[in-house]
Amino acid sequence: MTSTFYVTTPIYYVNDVPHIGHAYTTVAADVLARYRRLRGFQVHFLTGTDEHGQKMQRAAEAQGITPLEMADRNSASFRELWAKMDISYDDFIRTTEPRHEQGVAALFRRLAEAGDIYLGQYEDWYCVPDETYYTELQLKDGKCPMCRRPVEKVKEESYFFRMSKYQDRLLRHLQDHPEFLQPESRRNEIISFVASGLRDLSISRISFAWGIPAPDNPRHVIYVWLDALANYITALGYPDPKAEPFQTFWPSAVHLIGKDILRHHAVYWPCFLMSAGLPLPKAIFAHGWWTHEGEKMSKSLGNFVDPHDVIDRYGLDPFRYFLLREVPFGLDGDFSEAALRQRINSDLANDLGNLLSRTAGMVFKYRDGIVPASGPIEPLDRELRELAEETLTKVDQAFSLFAFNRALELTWALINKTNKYVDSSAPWSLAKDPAKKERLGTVLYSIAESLRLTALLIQPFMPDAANRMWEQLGIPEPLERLDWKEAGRWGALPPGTRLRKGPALFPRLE
Ligand code: ME8
Repeated sequence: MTSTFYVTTPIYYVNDVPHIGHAYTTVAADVLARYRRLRGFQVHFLTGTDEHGQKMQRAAEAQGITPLEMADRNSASFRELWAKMDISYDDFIRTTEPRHEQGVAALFRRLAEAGDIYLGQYEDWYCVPDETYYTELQLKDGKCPMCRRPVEKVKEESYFFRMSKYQDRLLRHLQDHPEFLQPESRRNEIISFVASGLRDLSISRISFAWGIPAPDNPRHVIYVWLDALANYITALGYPDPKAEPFQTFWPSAVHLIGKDILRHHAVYWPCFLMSAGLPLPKAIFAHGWWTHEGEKMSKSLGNFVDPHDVIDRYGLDPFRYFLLREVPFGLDGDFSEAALRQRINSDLANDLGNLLSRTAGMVFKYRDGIVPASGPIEPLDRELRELAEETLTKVDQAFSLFAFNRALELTWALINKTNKYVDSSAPWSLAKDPAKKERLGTVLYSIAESLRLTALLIQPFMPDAANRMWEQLGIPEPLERLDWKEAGRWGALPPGTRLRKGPALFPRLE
């Protein structure tokens, strides 16, 4: 039976165009999706846009257009960026689509049938930029504790969701399933939040109209976070109980999010699901935040990193690589051009690019471009092979821990070992001695084989570079369609493979 894997990104607000933060979560999800596909999983990768709510209504008013016009425009700009970034999503959901609106209304009904919705009066604070309710006590210096922007007093009739009812069940789930919420620090944060007591949650508003109407009482629009979170199941066909994608994929769901939206995903969402009688996602991973040259990115500073600009100047693969290599997933990090250039020149051009061109150069010079067969193995060769095999195993473990930077560190340890192997085995001296012909064959084969496995390992991160390596290595079947059981082992490169000359994998920056 094939294992399934369902990975999601947050659905992004359409009041503005995408920036590096959006690109980050989406690339991480893409890397997971690609890795699982490579390993033979049946994968479903969902992203999309979050288009309702007060913030969207106000942003559209400020731009003098309708919320839907704004959503159409900016949802398209997300899609354009994902195309440019080679994001391999299987589905893109917009919360203004009928399939979603119907699903949300059905979910709302389901919560009501469970006896978990009642009508009341909300009187407290609201942060419009975060679309989040806060109590007086939660505010910091009278401002939003999350984004530090001004909050507004809201006093209006509202439907409430009995979140308090699920407090104990949620706490138990968090305690019993360490993988449910990662990293550990975030899990602890949410455990203490839940343990301190959950209040019922306002789940509708009446003071604006841009949202999904509450069933049976269209004066109310459904709270935008209930609307948005539901995308993860409406996209799979909820509420149709027989929807095939829902049955197949929901049990394996992994939500990647930024730490800013932890509470919504780790508290509200599981409570809604429990009320609806649905299983909880398998894992939620909250990553850290990027700053730019040491500063928080904000509209007022106008210092958002524009992914288009970085890609146009440095290329897509280096950008994808940098995002996941520079900072451990889960921690905050800083984007700086100097750091990006450094990674390009040292890791990509020097370590990896040079290894490929050196190898190809030697195979052409000594064997007319044809990968020789390996002869008897010496300790030096065995060491390289063992490291390669160990790397495949350890990278797999790193992936199951969302440790992207670790997966890349391990891969680079193999690249560096291969570079050292070239130096120690000195093919150029072997080539001078006709008696060492077989030995030279073993060495060249080992280097080429190590590079082939390296191409597999980098494929999820840098699909284009991996394909170019693959082509230069002369392997006919496309990398994306290989069978891991066959290809993911040392020795799968057939001797006699004819390398192809190609341009430098990563040219050095001056
Ligand atoms: O919150 N560094 O949408 P959003 C890293 N619509 N990641 C960042 C970042 C930064 N500086 N800034 C943003 C929403 N992100 C809701 C989500 S989901 C049901 C609804 C990333 O457009 C990060 O993943 O504000 C964060 O969670 C997401 O963008 C927020 O995107």
